[in-house]
Amino acid sequence: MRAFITGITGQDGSYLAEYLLGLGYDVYGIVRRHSVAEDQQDRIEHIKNHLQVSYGDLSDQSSLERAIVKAQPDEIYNLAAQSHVRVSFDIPQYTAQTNAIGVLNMLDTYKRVAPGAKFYQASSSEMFGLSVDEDGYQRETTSMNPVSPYGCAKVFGYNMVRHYRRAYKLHACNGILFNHESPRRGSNFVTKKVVNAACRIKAGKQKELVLGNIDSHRDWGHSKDYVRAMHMIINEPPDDFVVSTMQTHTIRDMCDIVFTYLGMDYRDYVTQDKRYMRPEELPYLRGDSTKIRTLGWEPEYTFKEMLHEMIEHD
Ligand code: NAP
Ligand code: F7E
Repeated sequence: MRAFITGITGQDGSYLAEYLLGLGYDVYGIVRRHSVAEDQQDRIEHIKNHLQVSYGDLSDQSSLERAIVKAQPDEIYNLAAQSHVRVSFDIPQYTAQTNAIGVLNMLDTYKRVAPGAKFYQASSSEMFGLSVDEDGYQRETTSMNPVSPYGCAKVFGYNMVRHYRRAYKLHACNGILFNHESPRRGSNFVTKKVVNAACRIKAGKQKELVLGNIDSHRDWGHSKDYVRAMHMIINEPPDDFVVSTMQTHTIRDMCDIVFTYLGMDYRDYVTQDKRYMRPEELPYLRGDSTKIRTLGWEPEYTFKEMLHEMIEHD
C-alpha cells in the first residue's frame, strides 16, 4: 500500500507517517521550501530515510500533480494547513488560500490523476464555531457557525470534499477532529505553551506565563490516537466522522493539572493579556464521537496522561 501525506512535517503528519510505516506502507509526502532547511524536518528526522519526500505546496497545483503522479497512492491524506486559529485573523487571505483553495487544488488533482485512490481531509471542530446541540455536544449533524478565518476556510474544504464525493463518486472523507496535542505540538498552541512555560518556571528560567482567554473549553485528545482514527476513517465507506474524547476542560483546568504535577500553583504565575485574545472566540467545544466509536475506535490516552507525557518530554 502507498500513502501520500501533505503536512508530513507537522504534528499529525509525522505521527501518521510513523503509523503507516509500521503497517508496512510506502509513505510519500511533500515539504515546503524553508530558508533554514535544517530545522524543517525535525519531527520526521528519525524516519526520514524511510520516506519519499519532494518539494510541494498546496498553492502550487503543478507541484501537487507531480508529487501525486510520482507516488501513485492508494490513500491520500490532506493534512497541510495554516493551522493556527489566532494567526488566521492576522493572515486571513493566506489562510483561505491554503485551507480552502488548497483543498480544492488537492481534490482537483486527485480527481484527474489518482481517482482510484481514497482521500482524507483534515477537517476541524473549529468549523462548529458557536453551534452546540442542546445536550452540550457537537456531532456530525451539528450546524456549522465558524468564528475565525481558519474555521470559515475549513468549512469550504469540508463542503468541497462532500461535493466531490457526491458529484464524481470519489472515495473522499472528512475527519472532523477536535483539538489534539502531543510532545510534537507547535510551541504557540496553548497546551504546549503552558507545559513549556511551567517547566521553565520550575527550572528557574522564566518568571510568569502570559495567556489570553483561560475560560474557554476544549476537548483535548492525543495526536497518536487521532492518526489511528484517520486511517480507520479512510478505510470505511466514504463519510464524515467526528473524532473526540467526549470530555471538555477549561484552559484554567489544564494549567492546574500541569502546574500541580510540577508542585506549583498556576495562580502564582499565570496572567492574562489582550494580545493573546481573539477578535472572536470559540468558547466551548465537546465532541460526540459515538459514530466512529461504533467502528471500534477509542482513545488510549486520558487528558492527564497526555499532559504528563508532554511535561516529561519538555
Ligand atoms: P501543524 O503541526 O501546524 O502542521 C501543518 C503542516 O502543514 C506542516 O507540515 C506545514 O508545513 C504544512 N503546510 C502548511 N501550509 C502548507 C502549504 N501551503 N503547502 C504545503 N504544506 C503546508 O498542524 P497539525 O496539528 O499537525 O494539524 C494537521 C491538520 O489537521 C491541519 O490541517 C489542521 O488544520 C488540522 N486539524 C488539527 C487539529 C489539532 O488539534 N491539531 C484539529 C483539527 C484539525 P511546514 O512545516 O512547512 O510549516
Ligand atoms: O487555543 C485559548 C484560545 O491555539 C485553544 C488548532 O489545532 O484546535 C486548535 O485550535 C484555546 C483557545 O487551539 C492562549 O483562545 C488562551 O480558546 O491551542 P489553541 P485552537 O484555537 O482551539 C482546532 C480544533 C484546530 O483545528 C486548530 O488547527 O486556548 N488560549 N491563551 C490561548 N491559545 C493560544 N494559542 N495561546 C495563548 O496564549
